Amino acid sequence: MADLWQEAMDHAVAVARKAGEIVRHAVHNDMKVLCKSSSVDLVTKTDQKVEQLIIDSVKEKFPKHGFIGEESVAAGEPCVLSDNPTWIVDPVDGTTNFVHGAVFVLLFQLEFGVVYSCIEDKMYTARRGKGAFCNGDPLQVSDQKEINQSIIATEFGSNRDPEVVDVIFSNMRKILCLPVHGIRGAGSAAINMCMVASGCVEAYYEIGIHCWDIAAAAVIVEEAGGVLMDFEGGPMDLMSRRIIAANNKTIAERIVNEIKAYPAIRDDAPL
Ligand code: LIP
Repeated sequence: MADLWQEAMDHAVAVARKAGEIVRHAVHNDMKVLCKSSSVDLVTKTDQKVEQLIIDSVKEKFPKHGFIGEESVAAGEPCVLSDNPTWIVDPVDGTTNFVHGAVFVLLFQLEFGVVYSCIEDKMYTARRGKGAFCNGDPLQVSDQKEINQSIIATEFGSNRDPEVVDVIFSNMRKILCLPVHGIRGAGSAAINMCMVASGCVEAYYEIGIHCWDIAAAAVIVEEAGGVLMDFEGGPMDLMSRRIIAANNKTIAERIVNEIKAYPAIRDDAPL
């Protein structure tokens, strides 16, 4: 019997490679940078072109599948999961890195995750119940249980409201003073989460991200043996704009005890 999920995942890998070529080409040529919600929330013509490429190619192959795409939502499309399989697509995760010269591409479908770090040519893949891989090699989270022997990844995001910035710094201060070995940030939620899956860092947390920043890598983290948690300790809610991804429950709960969230509008809030 045909394995439709495998077919969809193979398609995602193929289209990610094509998208990677476009992104790599753009890095070495002029890129047109536009602003979205603010002067630090960036989008490029490449983000839009890559998202269209992905949507067109998936629609052709799987006409009944739904989409949530970062740039389509920015253009007014609803951000809701349909009853049909839904692809959650971030064409370039880490757009600010891209504008400054380093790039990542990310794709997702609810049953599997594909994150392509195209400059490094690292293809991260995972399918529910079948493990997580980078370029075909299995991924496994770190077995560290002591927070003070851990490295934590986080980001500043694109919200520059002084009260929000205060919460971000206060959270970082608390985590640093535990103390932890260090705080890192790759400039891409997806890559931070792939670092958790690879065992390079023990955990990643962020407030203000969107479902398309984390959806693909969420499957990759879980399939590498990690856990996803909400800031209040329950299961992660994909639409809640906050996430803790960790190597195990002990580290995730330790982070829950230290950090607080700020009010964020949900991704699926009515327009
Ligand atoms: C970005 C994230 C990054 C986060 C930014 C932004 P984009 O995604 O991956 O980690 O801090 O707020 O959401 O906008 O480059 O796709």
